Amino acid sequence: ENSVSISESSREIPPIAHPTPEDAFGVAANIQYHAHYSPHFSPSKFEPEQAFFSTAESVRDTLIQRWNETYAHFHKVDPKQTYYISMEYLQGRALSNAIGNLGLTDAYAAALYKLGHDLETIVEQEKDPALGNGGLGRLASCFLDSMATLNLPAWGYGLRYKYGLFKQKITAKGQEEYAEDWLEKFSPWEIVRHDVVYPIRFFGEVLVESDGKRKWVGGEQLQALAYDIPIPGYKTKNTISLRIWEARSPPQDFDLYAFNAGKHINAADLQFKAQQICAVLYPGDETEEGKLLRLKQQYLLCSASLQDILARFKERRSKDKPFLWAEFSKKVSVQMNDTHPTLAIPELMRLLMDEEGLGWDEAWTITSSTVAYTNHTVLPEALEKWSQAVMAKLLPRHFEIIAEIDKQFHALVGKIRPDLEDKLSSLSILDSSNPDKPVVRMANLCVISSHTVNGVAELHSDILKKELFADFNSLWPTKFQNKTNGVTPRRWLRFCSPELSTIITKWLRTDEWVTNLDLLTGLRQFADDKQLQTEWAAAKTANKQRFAKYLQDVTGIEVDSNSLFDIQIKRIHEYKRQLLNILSVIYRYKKIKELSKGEQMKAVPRTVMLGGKAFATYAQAKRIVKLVNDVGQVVNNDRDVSHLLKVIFIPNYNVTVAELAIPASELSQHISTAGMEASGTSNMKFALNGSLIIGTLDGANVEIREEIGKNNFFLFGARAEDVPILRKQREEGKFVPDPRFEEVKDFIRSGKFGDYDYGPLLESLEGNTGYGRGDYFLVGQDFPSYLEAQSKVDEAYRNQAHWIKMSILSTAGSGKFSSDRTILQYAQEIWKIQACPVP
Ligand code: GPQ
Repeated sequence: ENSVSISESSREIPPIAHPTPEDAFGVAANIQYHAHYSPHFSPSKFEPEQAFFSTAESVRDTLIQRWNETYAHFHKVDPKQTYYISMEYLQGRALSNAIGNLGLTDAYAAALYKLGHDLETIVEQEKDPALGNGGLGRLASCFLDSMATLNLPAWGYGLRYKYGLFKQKITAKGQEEYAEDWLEKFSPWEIVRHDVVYPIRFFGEVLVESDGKRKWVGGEQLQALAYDIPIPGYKTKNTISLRIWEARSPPQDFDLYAFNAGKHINAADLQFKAQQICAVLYPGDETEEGKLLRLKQQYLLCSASLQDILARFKERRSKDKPFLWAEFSKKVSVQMNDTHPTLAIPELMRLLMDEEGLGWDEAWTITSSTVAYTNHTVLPEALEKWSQAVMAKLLPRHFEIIAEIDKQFHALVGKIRPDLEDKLSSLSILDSSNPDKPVVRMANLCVISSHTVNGVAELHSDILKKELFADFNSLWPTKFQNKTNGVTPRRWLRFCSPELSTIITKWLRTDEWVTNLDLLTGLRQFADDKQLQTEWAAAKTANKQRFAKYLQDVTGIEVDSNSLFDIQIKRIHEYKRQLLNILSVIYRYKKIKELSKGEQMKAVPRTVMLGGKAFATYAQAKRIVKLVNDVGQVVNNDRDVSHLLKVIFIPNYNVTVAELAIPASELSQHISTAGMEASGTSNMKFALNGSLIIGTLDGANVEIREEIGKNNFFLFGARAEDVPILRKQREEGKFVPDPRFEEVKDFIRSGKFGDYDYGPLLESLEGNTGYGRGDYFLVGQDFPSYLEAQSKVDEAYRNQAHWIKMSILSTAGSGKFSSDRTILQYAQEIWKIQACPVP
């Protein structure tokens, strides 16, 4: 039966019987097999690191099998598919997640035990592939987990950066950045596809042929090579792919003649240029890096992905299924994660017209019914704009297409909405108002070309419709939607807090909540139950102790696990207001010092933890990091206070650190200036883990508060609609600062926290006008209400039973914030795709 006869049709790999991974014996044998026959180290070694690679490879066997079955099935059924294009992913560790999703955690733990290792240590060997900056990248990774789990026919596309997000070290100078090469010892998860290679062109020129057809020729010609990272769904066979592209020079392009003539650098010129493209992840965290290289990256991602999408579309239409291009958008949906992959639009137009021979109108109908755009920010500095000159030089054909889209848009407005003609200067794609620096507005290109535009939380989507894209909304009111973000309950509760998960499953009498998070509401009826409260508190304490141990290991600081664990972790940004947090900590410190011994007895001990990376050249953010560390130095070493207050900067915050910190948190801070945080997603993870939120009415906080009940949320601060008024009042000199705010600033100025120059940081809170000046982020404005909310936190924490009840209600009300819900809404309301489970 298994014998293979040599014939044309047998040139496929014959199937093999896999050892059943469900039994620990089979798993152990498989790990041993890889230790022997997939060597990456000297054969005598089987230390945790070697064991990790062998274990990962053994898991990969299962993933590859499922991956193949999934795509064979998709190929057969030929459903409409979604392609999620993102410049960033923050996958976190894959081993624990994969065996968790496969239901093999126990089998692997037992197998490793047989081999003399423990699973936890092995899991900790894995490096975080940090191919993203912050929330946007992590959202993309949560989405992949949900797409796989919901059996959706979907792919993720990204780039294979060599150096991901930098490693942060804290020294006496503050934050220092170090390169993080996640591929140093190769990644066991990627599968290189030597047969999936596409040509990529830069520069060159556009020729007009006799029939008017245009052809892009010359310039630099590189290739994009595919690597697939399998993404297993939870309790399903479906395993989808994150396909990441690497740039390389065409193999024949190594100039042997130049090499032999001793010109080694010339010989490898194109190879070097290609390597540059995928060398680093650009800091896209809401800052704009006007780098040619970043535009090259964006184009490589879009071009390779679309060529791949078109190839698959054609491949699935064989002789018996003749294909019509008009069917394309019934089979393909492309989601652009913010404006970074906007070049997908002109690239799809180019491929359809120049490569496939379609006319403009047909290509436009197909493109505009295929692509959709998600906006993730309203911060003006993060709305991408590219120099027209740079774009025209690097991508001459695309620039032509973009200009034509703009021209046709102007004509359309003239025809159907002449009343909007005087708004065209702000609506158009090409903005030449500054003759020295004409730019392409990527967001406008996205809105004009997409069939759907969505924001990421209700408040944010409202701001898009009423402010940022108000005129577009009046032109195309049905184009705009909201898709409130979500997080995967697998990584962010089931796996990162097994203790709490076990309790939830016990009280709900089912573990179905892992894929149907709304079931968590079932906990509400037990919120007053003393037994549940006791178990809940014990699980939180265990998580606190685990994190305290981690903190002691990385910072050397001893943390009291009985203190209130108060955590703010996210990128350091002025609008996120870590400064507000630390100023209030300074105030707390001063007040504790003024207390009598008797009064001190009644105070609530707190450990305030902040973590996050500051973009390397964002000076103000780095000053904030420095201040937090300096305050920690003073407070933690002040024996009068340190039993009541500790301040810890959590170094090198990443997905893995988040998985430890979030389950341990009792209070978490989401305190951005209202209207500025599009959604936030860590707020959802904290609430899900029973951490209470102190926060403003911003982003998804608004919806979280609605779901978990306003009594379980510590609200403070100005509302989004009042922010412009308050800024104006400030400009007019009408703002009267709270004396406590002045007191804290004076205390910093006194040199209490060292001789570092905090002048520029404090000055940002003074003066009258401008972005980043004149207290643009309203720290002084919100300071008094923030202090009051903090007092309410202390008050509430004194009543532990009630606090635990609120914690339970927080988890119970978090069901809405599952990325399964979000993805299902995208699937139904934007992508129009259906589940395609592998039988
Ligand atoms: N976000 Cl535009 C990023 O992390 N990076 C970016 O470049 C942009 C947005 C965040 C945004 O600030 C958060 O409020 C969102 O929760 C997150 O995207 C996901 O939507």
